[in-house]
Amino acid sequence: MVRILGKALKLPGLVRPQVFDSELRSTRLTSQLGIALGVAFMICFFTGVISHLIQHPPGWFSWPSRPAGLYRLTQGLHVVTGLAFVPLLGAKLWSVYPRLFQWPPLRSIGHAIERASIAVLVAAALFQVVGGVLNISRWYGALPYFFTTGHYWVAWLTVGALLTHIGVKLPLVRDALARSDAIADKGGLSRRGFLATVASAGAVITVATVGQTVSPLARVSVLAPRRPTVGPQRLPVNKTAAGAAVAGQALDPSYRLVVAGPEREVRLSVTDLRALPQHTVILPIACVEGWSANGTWTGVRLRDLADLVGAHPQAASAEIESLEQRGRYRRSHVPSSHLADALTLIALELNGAVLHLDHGYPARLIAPNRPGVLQTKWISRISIRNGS
Ligand SMILES: Nc1nc2c(c(=O)[nH]1)N[C@H]1C(S)=C(S)[C@@H](COP(=O)(O)O)O[C@H]1N2
Ligand SMILES: [Mo]
Repeated sequence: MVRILGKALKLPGLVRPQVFDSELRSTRLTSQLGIALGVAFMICFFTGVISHLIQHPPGWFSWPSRPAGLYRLTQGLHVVTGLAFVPLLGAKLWSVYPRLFQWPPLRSIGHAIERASIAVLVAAALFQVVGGVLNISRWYGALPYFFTTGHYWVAWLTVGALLTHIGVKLPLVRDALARSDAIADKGGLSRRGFLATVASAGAVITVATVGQTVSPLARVSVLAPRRPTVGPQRLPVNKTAAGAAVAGQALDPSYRLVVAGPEREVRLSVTDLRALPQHTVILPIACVEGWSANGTWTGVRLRDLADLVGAHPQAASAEIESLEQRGRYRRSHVPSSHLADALTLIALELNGAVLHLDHGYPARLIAPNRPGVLQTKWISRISIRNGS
């Protein structure tokens, strides 16, 4: 039966397992790839959870405003380790796939559970990698689910299946790594050569994409979806004013920024904002999609506005609302740690000129150590209250 099926499907492995004759496949190789994958996964998982917590902070969580570039680093690592999965996962699946054809497929209940956990792990890991790559390529339409929600929950599924898998395989891995390199050199690619090839593939993918956040590498990063210096005022744009349908209101001379606080509410025109003390800071936009770029921003300190409306500049928080009517990123919360920071500005200028309409004219938030999604553009209202 198996043989007939094997022949019909042209899967020689079902008929003669020995056709998988690569000398390279060994428990040792699989273990080493597994360790590399495990390390990459853990970095990717923790940086991803951090990004999620910053965007949806539960009561117990607080994220500092310094170091100013920390989020840029954690999110850069998230995308770099996620992309490193592509060659690592490919190599690991290659190193074990003949076992898919082992017969009988299920030997015992324990074996069935182990197989099921591997099936979940492989499916979840592929789901994460494919979804992540589509997201950073800005091909949102290809994803049938809202990316961050799906990516977050499947990450927990992946970690669960991974821990089960590690638990089951640990003795095997220990054994394989303790034994000395037994495979004799029979010419062809050695195990070390294979690992070096996989590592080079990872390095090529990294170099080809990391330029979206490490600007000196932008020119060689041919696969990077963004170049950090390309865009109006030499900075990429995430959503344009046209896309957010705000151009009319943003350019209207009757525009007023409403700042509401515990003691009073003020309505500031662009001229009023410019008359307040101006400060200049260098801060990055660090998009969750992995690109990031520094800008030189000039504007009013948020904590000065808190002072203006009678809130405590060192112990107040703010709700920022955009002129944008729809869209997930039309509002954001600024916790007290960030509001008190002198680097947090309501920016009016970028790189030496009035803020471009697509960068949030007339006024946008720029704060240290914060994901791009929280750097609200085209601000219409700021509500400040004492407390966090
Ligand atoms: N109102 C509003 N603000 C927004 C967004 C948005 O869609 N609407 N996108 C955010 C995202 S995801 C990023 S990465 C930054 C990008 O800022 P930039 O376009 O000036 O580079 O703006 C943020 N501010
Ligand atoms: Mo973003």
